[in-house]
Amino acid sequence: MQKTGPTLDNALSAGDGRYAIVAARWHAELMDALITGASEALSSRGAKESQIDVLRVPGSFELPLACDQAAQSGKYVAVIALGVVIQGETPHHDYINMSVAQGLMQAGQKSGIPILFGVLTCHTMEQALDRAGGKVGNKGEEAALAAIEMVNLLRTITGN
Ligand code: DLZ
Repeated sequence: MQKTGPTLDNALSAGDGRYAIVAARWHAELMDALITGASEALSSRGAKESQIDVLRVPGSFELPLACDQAAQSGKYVAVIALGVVIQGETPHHDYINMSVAQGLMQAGQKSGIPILFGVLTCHTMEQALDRAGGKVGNKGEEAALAAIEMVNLLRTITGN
């Protein structure tokens, strides 16, 4: 399958604001790849190490609360939520995925700070590997690039 993802305007920079990467602990190796992808994307667009905070939560279900608090803290220009949810034998993953997607969207709307959805919702481990630096790209990197685009867009809209 061909790699897909956003093509960001090369002129866009991370600016001088701080970014929070909020990352779940489940599926540790995949998570490491997503965090690295996101951090490198921010660095490649000019963010210094001091502008990137990596905050860990136990599992993806805990992402919305942590992202909500990070967004409301006033410290960050964007919050990047990263997680990996892989389908199990029960519908557990469906409840996690729906809660996380809705919770992140609501937190973003409430705070006015971009909260990016970098959560893999996969049927198989193979699908997850493909999206964590494999043949379909790195969704952590994509979420970080989307964060930069949103930060620049909000600056344009608000004039700040
Ligand atoms: C319980 C659980 C399961 C079964 N699977 C995953 C998963 O694939 N990915 C993930 O990030 N978290 C998983 N969790 C943990 C939940 O997200 C949550 O941390 C616990 O239910 C405690 O609230």
